[in-house]
Amino acid sequence: MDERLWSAAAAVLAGNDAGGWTRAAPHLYPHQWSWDSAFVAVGWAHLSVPRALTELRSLFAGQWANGMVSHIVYDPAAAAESYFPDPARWGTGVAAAAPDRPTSGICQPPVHALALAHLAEVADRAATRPAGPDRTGGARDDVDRVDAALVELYPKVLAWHRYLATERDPQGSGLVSIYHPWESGTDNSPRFDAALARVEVGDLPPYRRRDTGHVADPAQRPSDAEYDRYLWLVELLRRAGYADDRIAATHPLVLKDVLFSAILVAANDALGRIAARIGAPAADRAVIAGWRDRGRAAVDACYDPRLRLCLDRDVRAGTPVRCRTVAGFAGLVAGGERRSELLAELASARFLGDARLRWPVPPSTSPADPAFRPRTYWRGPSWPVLGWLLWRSLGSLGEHTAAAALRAASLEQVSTAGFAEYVEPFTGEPLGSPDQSWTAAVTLDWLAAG
Ligand code: 9WN
Repeated sequence: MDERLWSAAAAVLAGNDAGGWTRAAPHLYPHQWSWDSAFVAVGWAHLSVPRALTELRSLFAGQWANGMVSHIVYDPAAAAESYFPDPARWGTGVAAAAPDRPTSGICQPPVHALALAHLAEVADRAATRPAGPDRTGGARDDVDRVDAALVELYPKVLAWHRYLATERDPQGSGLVSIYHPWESGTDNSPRFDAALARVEVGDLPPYRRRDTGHVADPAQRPSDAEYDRYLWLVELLRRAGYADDRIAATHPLVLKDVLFSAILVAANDALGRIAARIGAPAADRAVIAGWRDRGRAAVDACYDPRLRLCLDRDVRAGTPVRCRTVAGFAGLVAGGERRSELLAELASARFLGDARLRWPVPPSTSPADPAFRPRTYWRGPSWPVLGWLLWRSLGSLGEHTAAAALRAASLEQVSTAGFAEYVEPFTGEPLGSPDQSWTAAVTLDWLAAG
């Protein structure tokens, strides 16, 4: 165990701890982000199980009445000029389902059940490990705390998954529709280029970006043209009252997001285990298993044999989105039947086998893709948190050699580049925000797995 790296990662979480929830990053992201929080809880679990549970409880306190977990729960105490868009821009008061606390009006990938199941595993392991009487007692208390939290959070997570399986998939296709690149969590990935290019920006109220002031070089962030479209999509969602049926009928950007859908498959698998643990009704468990199996088959059907990747579907264009990004490994996350083809593609010179990579960790966009930009956000840099998701998926699939190699390379990367938000894949230069919470959190989990 690298004690120095452990302490440094723990210090990042402590530094970003806002008391019950964790800022995604100290300056750039001073609020609670949905999928960040779930990854952060995975890290907190190794420092304090109660603190990890509080993280998820506070996120779900901002859940919408329709089950949606919004992508940002705002801290009203944060300086108004620190982040844009602010709650006023979302104007979620137009939505009957919005909670009374300030949130955004969209969501992010549902990593939460994975985090909860992980917390239960961490607590169980600690309770069975031989240790001094005090620690054993504390660990048993943690198992009780986890079980109480699972009973409390299970209906909320179930409502969240139900929202995704119904409102975001009225066709029952097994694939989740997203309305905004921010919902994917991979904002300016080339996955969205064609769909965004078709968005005609209308009468957009003026705005001032805050994000570019927090990074060394604005070119690391999305472009102004992308931001205009992001804000215009927010405007249209607000005008539609955040009503899913209206949005599905009229919104210009609707994508079946293959990675989001695959994460939902893995999350339903985890939720099924949680349901069994707490003795949830058999009918619930059958529904959850149905969502999981339907989603897994649908992700498999997104596999493209020419690119050897799973592809999103652009609903408005009626076409698959043909680009080489890390989202293409969705089939590994969902645990479907394309495992050997996807593993071969992951190892190929288009991804981990590119000899120019400083470490064999997945770049967000393949260097072989024409849209690849090594310093720009989701268009090339590697994001440790996605490495963690793939690592976890490989472990679940029993691909232990590939998982061990990815863990070792990822730990070398964070030891050198620190807890950066993302990293230039060839040089290893840290980019984006320093001290990003989820990078520190997944580092703790990698170290704990050693
Ligand atoms: C918009 C917080 C979030 C992550 C996303 C990442 C970035 C926000 C932004 O930061 O997005 O949601 O302002 O760029 O793309 O995945 O959740 O870390």
